[in-house]
Amino acid sequence: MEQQVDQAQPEKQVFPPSPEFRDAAVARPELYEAAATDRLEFWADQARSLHWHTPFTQTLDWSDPPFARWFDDGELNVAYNCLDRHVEEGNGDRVALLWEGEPGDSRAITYAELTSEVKKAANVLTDLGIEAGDRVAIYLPMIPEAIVSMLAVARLGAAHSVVFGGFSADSLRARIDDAGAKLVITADGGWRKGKVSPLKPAVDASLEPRGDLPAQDTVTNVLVVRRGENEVDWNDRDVWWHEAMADASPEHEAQPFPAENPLFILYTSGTTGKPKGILHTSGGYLTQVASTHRNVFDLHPESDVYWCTADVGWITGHSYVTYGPLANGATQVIYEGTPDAPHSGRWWEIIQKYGVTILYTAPTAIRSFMKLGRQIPEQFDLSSLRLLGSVGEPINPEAWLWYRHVIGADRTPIVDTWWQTETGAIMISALPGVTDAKPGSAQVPIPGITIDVVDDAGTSLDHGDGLLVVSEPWPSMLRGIWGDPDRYRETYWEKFGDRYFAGDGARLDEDGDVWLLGRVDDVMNVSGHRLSTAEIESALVAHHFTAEAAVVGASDETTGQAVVAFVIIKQSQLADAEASDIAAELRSHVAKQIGPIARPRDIYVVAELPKTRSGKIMRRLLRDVAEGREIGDTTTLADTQVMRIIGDKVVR
Ligand code: 6R9
Repeated sequence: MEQQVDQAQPEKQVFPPSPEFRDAAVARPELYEAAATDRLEFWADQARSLHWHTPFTQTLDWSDPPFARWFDDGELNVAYNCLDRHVEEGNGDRVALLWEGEPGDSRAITYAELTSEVKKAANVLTDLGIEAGDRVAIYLPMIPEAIVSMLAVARLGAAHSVVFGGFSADSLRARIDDAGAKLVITADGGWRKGKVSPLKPAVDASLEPRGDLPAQDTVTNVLVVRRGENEVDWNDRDVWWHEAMADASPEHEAQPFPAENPLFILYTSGTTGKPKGILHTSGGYLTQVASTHRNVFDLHPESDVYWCTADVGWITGHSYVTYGPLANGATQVIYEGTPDAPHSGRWWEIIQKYGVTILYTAPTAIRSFMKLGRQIPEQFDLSSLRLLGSVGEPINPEAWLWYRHVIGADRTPIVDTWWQTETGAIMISALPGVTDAKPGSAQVPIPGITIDVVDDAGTSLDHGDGLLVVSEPWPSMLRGIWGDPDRYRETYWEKFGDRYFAGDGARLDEDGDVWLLGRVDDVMNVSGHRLSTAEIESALVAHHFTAEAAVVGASDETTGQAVVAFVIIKQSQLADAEASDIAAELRSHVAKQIGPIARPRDIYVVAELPKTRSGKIMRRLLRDVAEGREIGDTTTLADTQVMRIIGDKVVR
């Protein structure tokens, strides 16, 4: 359906579903009615589409808030639900993974094959001493073995902690220590931007003594997938994946585990320097990821080819690459590399090659394609696409319209899905075939989810700007922060008592649609990745040049926000610092400490930082500088001259 775009007010456009789409859609308006009539029964009903070894009789236990228990007396095996079940139902020959390596190699893996790989891997892990309740760190590129590893860990009732391959040895060490992982699964290296990027050296380094830390002492083995074929050092604790798998039996019976058995820990940035280990459990998580994956993406598993471009190192990869699609028996594309390798049409080429029907990606990617121009996607046949999704940050109406027009040929519905590592699954989104889409708005809570926009005092707003809260517990909610129940309570539940505070600002418009306004805390969103200002500040002050540092997220046309740092150099280091390229030195230091995604775009060397009388850094003023704006109100500054000094001393 061709729509006229109102250039002046693109967000005022409304795109109703086409009658054909509506007629064939998985989601029905009755879902909202069912959830409104009996919310818990609605979720119980969604849960019953999974296979339960022991059916549950209780839906929600909220007797000890904010610690929820869903389907508590039920037992299931998450991996069985993603694998064996489909084979037993006669779908073993359906392709589960259409994997595309960056250099152009590829593998198609059926459900029967994936099931047998996971059974073998479960036997390998058992031989390495992994049991229910243990934690396994996974540090892998986007190769099938990443998914096989996650499912093998889940099959045994152990919990995985996937660490994004772009994180440094230091970040990996902190995550291994916090979770007390027994095993690390890694690869020699993976392909990125046309060359092999090594991974194993970071694992080796993370286990050796580091700075003040002694040698890591919970990890007993490192299981190494061969992918990059780069040279690696070999230690006694190392085991080659292909050797262990060659000897492993393909027989393995999945045992039932309680619904609340931990499934994974995933670390995310918070407002302090220390990343939070977000804990998710089994039955409720799988229920909501499977249900949303079906309804929000209009999944027809027998005919669709689904592609979510996220890495399994992030929550989107957990919920909408591994667990949601596989629980639903979907066929999906997985791509190892970057969008521009070996050429900038790579994604569109993959869509054409596999006939992708559903594409789920991030606004930052869409904006960078917009910048390159429509002539690139126009060289490829994208006519198989029938649904587009967005996640990770607000999508501006211009990017939304470009996505629909250039990629979706003005036909495809777009779902803008709001959710978080903590929520585990999609919380706010249009339902394709049901909702009239509005560019730039995530729109409405999905059936069974209750959202409110409140003022600072917690009063619900009819419309206007406020803070986003979730007012009732939901199945895939985090069950806590690993090892830190107090921080869980303080971070999410203290502000509004019995309601979950998401940390996002939101606007409710006259139609009741939600518009996300970005984080209201010291968390930045760079290319859809969450980064903590405090974590980058502490990396900066760990460098011998730095006396003090302040970091802000400045708006950036492509990445949404960009990391901008203000640093004060120690007097004693001034001569050395000035003899080197300070900005380059500090940028690479941050990349080394945290990972390349945290590398500041700009570093400003300043003489002082603007602080309130109580010593709090006024980030608002720094953001003004970083975004090139007139500096705002400085009256609460302890030293009102500071901003002038900064303005004069900026070195970029
Ligand atoms: C899934 C994921 C969560 C934060 C969240 C919010 C932002 C995510 C969004 C969105 C506007 C959307 N966010 N989706 N903002 N519209 N559709 O991204 O999880 O990495 O934990 O980030 O991302 O600020 O609070 P996570």
